[in-house]
Amino acid sequence: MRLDIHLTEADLARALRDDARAGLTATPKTLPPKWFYDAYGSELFERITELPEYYPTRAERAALTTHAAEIAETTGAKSLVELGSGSSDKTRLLLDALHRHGTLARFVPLDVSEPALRAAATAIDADYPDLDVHAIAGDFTRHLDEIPAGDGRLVVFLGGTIGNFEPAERARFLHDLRAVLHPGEWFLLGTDLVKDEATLVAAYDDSAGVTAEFNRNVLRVLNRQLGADFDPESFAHVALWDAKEEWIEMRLRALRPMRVRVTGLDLDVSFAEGEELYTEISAKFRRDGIAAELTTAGFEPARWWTDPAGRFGVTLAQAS
Ligand code: AVJ
Repeated sequence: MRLDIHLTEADLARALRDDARAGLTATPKTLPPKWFYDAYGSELFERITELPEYYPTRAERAALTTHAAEIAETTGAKSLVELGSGSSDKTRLLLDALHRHGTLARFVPLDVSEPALRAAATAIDADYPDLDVHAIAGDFTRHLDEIPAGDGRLVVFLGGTIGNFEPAERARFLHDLRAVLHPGEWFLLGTDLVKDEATLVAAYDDSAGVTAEFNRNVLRVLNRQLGADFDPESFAHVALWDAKEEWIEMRLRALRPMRVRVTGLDLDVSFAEGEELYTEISAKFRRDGIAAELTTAGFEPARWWTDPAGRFGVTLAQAS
């Protein structure tokens, strides 16, 4: 197994500082969702995926379980590249299918979290002895160039993570990904789909409060990493559906006026009572919109699947 590190602790620390300074001095205040995922945040996200209200993970797994063999046959991929691989849990469905198909030689997981990446890559390396595992600690908005060269690559971006981008960032990401692929190579994209508001809001505001804890965790990350003194319990979890943008928004609402010291940035931040800090968007998609965005970026959508209930979509596209 090989592990290339393109993001060191120092790079991550600098990026967090830059994001926190920019976001906490903006109006409205914002923090990017990638800072949820320290060890505790990653564990909370794994718990979210098991909540009764959080259907996307189960729905995507259902679609992949049913169609993995067809994905293997259609692509005949030699390399499987996974962006934002996390635990690489659902990826095993694809690894198994491609392995059975007989074409797969290499697995390339790419993730910002080096501990999660190391754990997932080590486990897969042990479970698939004849697979060449080449892990990349990197950011999929900056390090697509580091994907090993070759042909017969299938890049997968699962879980609906593409929904964390705003539309302009999404277009840039798809364009950048297309630029590193050769014509004929493949892209498998998982997207959560637009559905009734009650189902969507419940998925981001569960009754056990795990998502609220996940949302407040970004404040704990700032407390630890930047010496801030946020009181996470003084912020309420907010999840709302923006019907015009067709995305879920998560925010943290200050329950009282607060002044927060961020020692590591030499910054004082004031919150008015009721002021909201924007922490995540999770865009929901429609089949036609996904196909149009992929086409604009230089991909040809080839296949489309959903889970039986039609809650989550998986698109297989080919670089044209
Ligand atoms: C990991 C980005 C796909 O947007 O549904 C889950 C993150 N946020 N609950 C999502 C998340 C709140 C998740 N993604």
